[in-house]
Amino acid sequence: MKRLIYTGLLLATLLAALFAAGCSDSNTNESSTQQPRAAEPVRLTYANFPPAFTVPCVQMERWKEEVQTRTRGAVQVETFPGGTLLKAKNMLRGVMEGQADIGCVAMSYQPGVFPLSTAVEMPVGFTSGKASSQTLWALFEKYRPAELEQVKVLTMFATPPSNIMSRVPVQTLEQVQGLELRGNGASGRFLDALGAVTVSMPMPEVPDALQKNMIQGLFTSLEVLQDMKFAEFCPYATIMDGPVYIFAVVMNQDRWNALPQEAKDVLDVLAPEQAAWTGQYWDSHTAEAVEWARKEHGLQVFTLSDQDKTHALEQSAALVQDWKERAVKAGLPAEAVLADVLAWKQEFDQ
Ligand code: DTR
Repeated sequence: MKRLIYTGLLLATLLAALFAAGCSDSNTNESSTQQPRAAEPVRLTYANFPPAFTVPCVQMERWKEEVQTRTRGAVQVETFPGGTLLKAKNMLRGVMEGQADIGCVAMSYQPGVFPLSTAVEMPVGFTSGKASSQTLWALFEKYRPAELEQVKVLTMFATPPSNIMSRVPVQTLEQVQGLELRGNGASGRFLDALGAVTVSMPMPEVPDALQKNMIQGLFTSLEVLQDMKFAEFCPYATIMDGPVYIFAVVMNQDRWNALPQEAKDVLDVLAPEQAAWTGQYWDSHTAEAVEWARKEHGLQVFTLSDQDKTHALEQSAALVQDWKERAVKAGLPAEAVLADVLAWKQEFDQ
């Protein structure tokens, strides 16, 4: 009987030992068949200044989705609209100092900083955001200007032409005289040349200025009638096909240098595509916004006569001369740059 118990115990011990060895083998097998651990994704912060529903932020979200899809998650982007990470005026400095990895720079908010890029803001008669955006990107690619050499430029884009939105009807150049309108950069100087009284401020400050009657309207692309709800204050619009506003999306150079090469390749391929996409989106969204404002707020749209449009270009010719002088002072081939802008406008504004 005792012998039987001993044999049973020995057998049980042997079985337990075999089972334990089998488990460790399967663990070994598991460990030898486990996929190598995927590298941690690169996480980038992207700062933007206007509210989330405006075009500069809509394009930011599109860029984020494209980057995360095309890098298969190797690059993750966290977006900060509405000035929650960096405000408009310290966007470029903030990215250079690493407060944000990426930032959307409204170049007209920093007068004198971008002598080459502002060639696209000249009153040359762009009729679309597609053409102005593709021209701006082509200009950057050709000249790689010193004004942007301290950052990595991820894309650039520009608005459709600036037009007047106002509390009062403006049907002629005569009615622009003395009108207090918000306008920045070259668009602001264009208004001044026409006799308006221009007030300059970043877009996020415009709603308050309109509500407090500090301005009688503004001069920019018309999609803000809907996106910034300016149709509630401005029942009139005047088509002038004025200058455009330009933007650059820039990345901290050290953060760019640290990216894996395959991620850099994805972002470089995306750059011109994002410029064209944003310009086209801006055009289509502006048309929708004008229709919405007509339907929901009874917007009345006037168009400046061809004679007045010609007068406006004559009265603003000094802007181009002023840009040329500043460009030459910055060591740029001013005439060649302007000739390029006009040629690309012709090519892209089909
Ligand atoms: N008005 C110019 C450019 C611009 C046009 N639409 C938007 C929307 C959000 C920010 C800027 C703009 C400007 O103030 O920069």
